[in-house]
Amino acid sequence: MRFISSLSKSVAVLACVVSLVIGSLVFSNPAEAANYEVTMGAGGLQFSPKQVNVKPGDTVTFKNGMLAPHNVMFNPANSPDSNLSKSLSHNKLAYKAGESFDVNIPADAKAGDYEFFCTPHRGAGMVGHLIVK
Ligand SMILES: [Cu+2]
Repeated sequence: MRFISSLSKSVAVLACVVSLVIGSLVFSNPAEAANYEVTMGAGGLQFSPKQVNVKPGDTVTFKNGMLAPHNVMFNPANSPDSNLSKSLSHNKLAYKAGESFDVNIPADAKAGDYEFFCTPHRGAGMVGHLIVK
């Protein structure tokens, strides 16, 4: 009887440990990627928001608001990684209302402030900042 009781106790302890390990694997995922949306031409010729804070692995969706066409060009001269600025750029203009494209931040992206602008509206102040943390 005592043997059975101690055996069931160790089985219970083991089950408890196993469920804790599984639970921590399932629920603690700090590297989960996030998606942010930036509207191009919301309330004028501007990006909204003008600054996006991201982590490597995140995605930013740029979506047409008003006064299209818009694009997103990263300024290699004003970024911590000029090659990454070039590869993140979306030169093709979006013309249709609601049209959107994604910019994926690579897992090895260097931290810092990446400036971007819209080619047709750069002179009007359509400039933004992507901050990689
Ligand atoms: Cu624009």
